[in-house]
Amino acid sequence: MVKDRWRWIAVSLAPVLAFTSVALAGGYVPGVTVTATGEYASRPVIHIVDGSGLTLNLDGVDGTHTVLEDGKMWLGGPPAGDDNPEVYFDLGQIHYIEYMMFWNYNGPAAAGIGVQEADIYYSTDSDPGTATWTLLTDDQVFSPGLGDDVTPFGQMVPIAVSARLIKLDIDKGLIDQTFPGGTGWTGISEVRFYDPNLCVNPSVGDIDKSCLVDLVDFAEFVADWLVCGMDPPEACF
Ligand SMILES: [Ca+2]
Ligand SMILES: [Ca+2]
Ligand SMILES: [Ca+2]
Repeated sequence: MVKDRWRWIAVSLAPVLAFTSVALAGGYVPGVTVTATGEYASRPVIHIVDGSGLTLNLDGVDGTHTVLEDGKMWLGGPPAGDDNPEVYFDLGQIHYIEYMMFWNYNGPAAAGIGVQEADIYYSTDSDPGTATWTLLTDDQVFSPGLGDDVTPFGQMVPIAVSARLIKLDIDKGLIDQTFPGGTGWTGISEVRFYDPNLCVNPSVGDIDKSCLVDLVDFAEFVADWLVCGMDPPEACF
């Protein structure tokens, strides 16, 4: 009630307070979670969304990735290798994704183990197990990793849809490896999803983190004016 009254006052003051400031918008979606149909014990799929081994350029877009595999990359399988696994990304909420930045497998055998081709699906549902999927791109081709840790090699893959879930249905790895355990293998170093509307740097006054300091924030601020939680209450004033 009190907040509603302050919001009304704030809106009434709009002509006086009609100035705003905009913080930087656009960036990679944080907190993405991921699952896959299989993973090699020391190279679980979490390592393609946790920033492991990735060093972004100063512009925060492309970057390098280590050539270390254990604890830094995902390898499909096991026990036998798998060169057509599925990978499910959950963005936590619906985002408009302009593109996916993709760093292919980058170990010493990068040119053989990486993803060669995958179908990309998306969904606005929240559970990969029951989601209704829409095919976005059939047979997306991926560039091999470089097998070095000094050259940025992110591949910008167009997405341009609003989605919560993204699925990579990998058709095949770059080459069928004769790795211990048998058949083909494939893997990925890192993946990021770019939302051009994401508020990555809200300013201190942007209470609702909308990337815009406006009357909504002002109303929240004044509604808490002189609210004090100290104990004893007399210590407040
Ligand atoms: Ca990684
Ligand atoms: Ca296909
Ligand atoms: Ca705001």
